[in-house]
Amino acid sequence: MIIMAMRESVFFRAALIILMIVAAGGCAKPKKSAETGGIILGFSQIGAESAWRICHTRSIQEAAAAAGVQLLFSNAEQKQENQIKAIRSFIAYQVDVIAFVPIVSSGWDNVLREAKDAGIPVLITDRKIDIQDESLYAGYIGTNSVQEGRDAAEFLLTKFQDQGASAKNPIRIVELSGTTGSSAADGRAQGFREILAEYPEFRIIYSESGDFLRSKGYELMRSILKDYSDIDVIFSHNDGMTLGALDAMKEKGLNPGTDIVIVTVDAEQAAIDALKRGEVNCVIECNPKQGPQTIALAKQLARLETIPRLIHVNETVFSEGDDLLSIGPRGY
Ligand code: GYE
Repeated sequence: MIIMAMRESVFFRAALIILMIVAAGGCAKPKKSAETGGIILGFSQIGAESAWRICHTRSIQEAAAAAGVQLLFSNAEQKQENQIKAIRSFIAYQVDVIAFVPIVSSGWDNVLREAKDAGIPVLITDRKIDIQDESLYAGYIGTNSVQEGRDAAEFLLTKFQDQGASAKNPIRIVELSGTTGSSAADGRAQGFREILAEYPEFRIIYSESGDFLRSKGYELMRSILKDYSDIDVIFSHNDGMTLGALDAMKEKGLNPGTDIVIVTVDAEQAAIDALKRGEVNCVIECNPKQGPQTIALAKQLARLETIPRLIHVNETVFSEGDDLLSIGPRGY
């Protein structure tokens, strides 16, 4: 579903007609934006699965409007095939630049080859891709998921080593992982395991995907609590799943943050609030406010400039030992 995020205008209506002709297989070839002035950016977003994603979308749309970039925005509703269709429609429409969040890391080679053959530069955002020919995209801007996983593990080392001899052994960890095959989930899992590999007392006893969804985090945790009674840590790949898991733990009479150590990723407001209530012990920030940098890179590509191959957005860690009152509003 292509949502035109352009100002109401004659151009908007004309572009809509052209897009419908193109989408219907017509051969309308609109004037390149270079002749009409503004840059046209085709953006394929994966959906609206979390507060983080909604903020990421808002950041892209607001930055495009502020920069005078005309945005063709597509919401793939969590389906890779919808992203591929959207990218193909951007190619047919002859946008100046294509940017997208790859919902999963693989399966992009053919459509990116088509974009390259059409002379349209591609910017990968938020999540990463695995691809044979690295020349098929111009660069990446987004989160460093491997480092987020490392940060989560480092917090646990500090948390449990502070307990000295009284620390349990083994320390039994349950992992709620994100969307299977996504770089966000794979990276967090990789970084987490990389650090803990040196400490055999930390043992991941169960891991399952909750697809970054609050509802699945709740269902997963309810089921896990039926099978496991001695869990020491929950490492959850995003706050949405964590919030669902907290609901399930409380239903069971548990005190999350006390009975079970909770480490979560994103740093949406609800997770920071849970940190302040002592229901979560560590929140790894994953920064969704990538719009201004993304749009600036898209404009450079539209001017046929070279951009950096890899840009990781700035991120931090919030934990129970911090001055929690100093944490400002998160905006998502
Ligand atoms: O952690 C999660 C969203 O791709 C880094 O996707 C993003 C992840 C984020 O659904 O909340």
